[in-house]
Amino acid sequence: MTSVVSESIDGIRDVLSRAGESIVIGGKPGPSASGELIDTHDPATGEAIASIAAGGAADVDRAVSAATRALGSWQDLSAAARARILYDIAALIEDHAEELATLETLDNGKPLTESMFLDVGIAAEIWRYYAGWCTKIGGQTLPVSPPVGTSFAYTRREPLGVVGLIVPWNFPLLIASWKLAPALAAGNTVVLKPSELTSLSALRLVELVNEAGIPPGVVNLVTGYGHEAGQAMIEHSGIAKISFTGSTATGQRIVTASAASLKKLTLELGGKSANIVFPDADLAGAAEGALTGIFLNQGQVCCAGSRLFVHRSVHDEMLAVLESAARDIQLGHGLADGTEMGPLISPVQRDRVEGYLRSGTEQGATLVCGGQRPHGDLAAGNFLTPAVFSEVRDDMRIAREEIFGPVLSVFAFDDEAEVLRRANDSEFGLAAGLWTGDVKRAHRVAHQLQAGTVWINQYNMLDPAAPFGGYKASGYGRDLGEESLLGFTQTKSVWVSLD
Ligand code: TXE
Repeated sequence: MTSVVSESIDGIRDVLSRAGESIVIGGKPGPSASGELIDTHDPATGEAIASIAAGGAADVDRAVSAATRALGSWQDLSAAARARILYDIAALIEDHAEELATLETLDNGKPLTESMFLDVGIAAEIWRYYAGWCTKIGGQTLPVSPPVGTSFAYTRREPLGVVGLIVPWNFPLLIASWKLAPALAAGNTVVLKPSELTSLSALRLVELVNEAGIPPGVVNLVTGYGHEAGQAMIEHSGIAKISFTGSTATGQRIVTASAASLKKLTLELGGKSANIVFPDADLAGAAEGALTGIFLNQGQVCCAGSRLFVHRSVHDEMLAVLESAARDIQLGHGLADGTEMGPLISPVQRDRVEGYLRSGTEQGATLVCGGQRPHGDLAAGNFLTPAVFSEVRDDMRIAREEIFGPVLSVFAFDDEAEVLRRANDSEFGLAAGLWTGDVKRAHRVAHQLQAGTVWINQYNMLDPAAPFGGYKASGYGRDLGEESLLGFTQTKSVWVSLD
């Protein structure tokens, strides 16, 4: 291991040593009821870096009880007092940015600069954005129609109660923040379950949330496996809503399991996003956007632009640029200087991606570059070199299924109507991108793409104010923006007699 990596680990050794007590209930950390642990690994080396508590049904039950008891202490605070705590959490995240980013990179593998500026940087802004909302959640006065002067009605936006937040491993701190902050701003209390693969930044975040002075029990953390801790949450009758980000298969399981207690759900699931380059686009900008669109976070991004449609007149030129840029991407440990792309999250995920690489070639696509396990220093990690396929048909598995890895499929198209039809021919509808110099075409196409987010002449832009979520099998409900906040409330109509 390089010295930069071991020095960084020294800086966070304390957090790693507390990982076995990662069940935080009523403000107090502790082990799981079963005493079982889960090893968490550095995906760049395969080494175990810490062991987290493997929570189960008993821990979830205790967490829900603590969250239920804490409802009063949170909702009795004035909106301004709640806002101040959320602002303080944002400031604490920034004060601990380096520590949080190092934890994230070590646990997830992504390059440190990405962890710093994207994960930690945007997470702090999200807390600040929702802190501002605490004092702005209002209702409406309603134009009801009984005889004038006899009745008056208005609405109140009230919290749901205890909400369960289930978070994946690709942006652990960021997604935990974008679910926690609006849930808390709306007055709910929370049970948070991070992925069993990446729980360390959530543990540190919950410590900082408690340090900011949130009443004990408002935010509870249960680490553990999905089929144990996660399943216990979706079956628990004391949880009013589940907000989930993860695979479509687990999302479907959540819909079924939560039916008995009629939980409200927000589901942000998989994607197979189309990114379209028209011939009048700034091709250099489009190529750069296509590369970050697919290779950011090793391609483990739900809105990754994994299907790149390029107009036939510029297809070969674009493919050559993409191939050369992909070959130049520097793989390495996320903590090492110069690393542009890290490893995949786990050996299982790498196997899954390699399965897609094989299927692409077997079904007749051309692997232009990448898709190899590197040798030497990186051989022990879950690395794969960035891959580009051409000659891909729309009916191939690599064109239809979410790969969730650094694999780009490039398609040629001839006209706008054709590319719109092909872009929309997907069970998913999370995001899409388009590149053109024609403003009319830009909006015309954006309006017809079946996706929850469309980027014009950019890709992967994210902001606390912009709702994020999917059409079709990419889920329902929205994270971020006012819409996420409202999703953590329920509306009450209040009627008043004036007679
Ligand atoms: O996801 P899971 P996995 C996609 C991506 C990836 C595939 C599998 O295609 O290759 O999913 O990844 C918790 N009840 N995405 O297996 O299982 C689990 O512990 C309750 C896209 O890791 O969906 C974790 O906290 N919870 C995605 C979370 O669900 C359960 C991001 C996500 O894990 C559970 C991640 C259960 N029965 C993967 N089973 C995106 N939309 O960004 C698991 N979990």
